[in-house]
Amino acid sequence: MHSAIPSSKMFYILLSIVSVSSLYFVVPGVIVAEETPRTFLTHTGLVIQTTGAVIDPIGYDGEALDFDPDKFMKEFDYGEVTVLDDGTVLREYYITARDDQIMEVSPGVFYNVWTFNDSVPGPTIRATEGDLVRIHFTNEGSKPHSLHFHGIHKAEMDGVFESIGTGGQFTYEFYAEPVGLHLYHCHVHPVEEHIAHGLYGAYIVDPKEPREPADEFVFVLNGLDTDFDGENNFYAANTIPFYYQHHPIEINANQNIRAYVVNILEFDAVNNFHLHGTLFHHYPAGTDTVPSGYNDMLTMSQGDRQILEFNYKYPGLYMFHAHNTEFSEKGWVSSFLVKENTDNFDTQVEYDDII
Ligand SMILES: [Cu+2]
Repeated sequence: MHSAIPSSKMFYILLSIVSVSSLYFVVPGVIVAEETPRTFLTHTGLVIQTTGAVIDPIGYDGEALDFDPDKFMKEFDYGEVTVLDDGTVLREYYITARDDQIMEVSPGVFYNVWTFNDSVPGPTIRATEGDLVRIHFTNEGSKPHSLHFHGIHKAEMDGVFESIGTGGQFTYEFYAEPVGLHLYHCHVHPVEEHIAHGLYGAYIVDPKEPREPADEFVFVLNGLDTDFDGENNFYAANTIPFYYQHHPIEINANQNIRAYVVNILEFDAVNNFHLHGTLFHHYPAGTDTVPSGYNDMLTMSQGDRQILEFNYKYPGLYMFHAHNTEFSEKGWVSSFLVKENTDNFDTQVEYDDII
């Protein structure tokens, strides 16, 4: 049945629509849900204002950091090398802690990051088994911090009971052992807060006889509690949510890939890693030469790390991500773009040949 609207009634309907719509331009407050800045006192004591759902740096004049996940994942700090009289290789590193910077971790979302060398994660420290590692640590932050390295070392080099105050310095020294993938982080209480804000990094000890050639990457699995409620709002591999989904990592088919994966996620008991399109051999903490399994899934608690070795048989775009759906949908989702292997044939390795 046809129901015609009288033209006079239609006129009033249109007039109403135009009138209400114009309110958006005349009185935008009618439409915008919230525009009044509100003040938050974070659990670190930092005063931050917000106009709505995201924390933004209104009135905050700290330094804004840029972070490049593409650069980070392939950047290793081998230190300054000196060979001592007894033949020992001394590697000296310089790490400075700060806690006053901000980073735009997602479009429009700014977060007060605490940094080692202006980066979250901090630099990936790399040495060879038996090297003497000397780390010159400086705290330029407003709070006490420290460096706690995983691995074998003396108690006084553990970085737990001795906090380094503002402006303080400390030199950590130990031999690089054992072979493997380890980590370091600030160990000042509340440790949860110091880790959640970004004071951590990966630490690789290479065997004296190098591992097989491979295209290598570092993935530090972390999260961001941007509203300070003790739960993560974002998850990521290397800090920036969704980064490697929007910037797929290019690798070659039939080439050995080695991923150093460290889980430092705060607030959630476990994290995981799922690889599409192929399976990996994995080495817990990288301390053994024999892989513990051949899988496409790993579950890791905080502080766990794994070295993964894999290759792709077929070119194409493949995801890797947390199989925990909440984590992947909040940013911990990445991808490899596998290309036909037209070069690098010298580094082609079949797994049966290397294990
Ligand atoms: Cu700290």
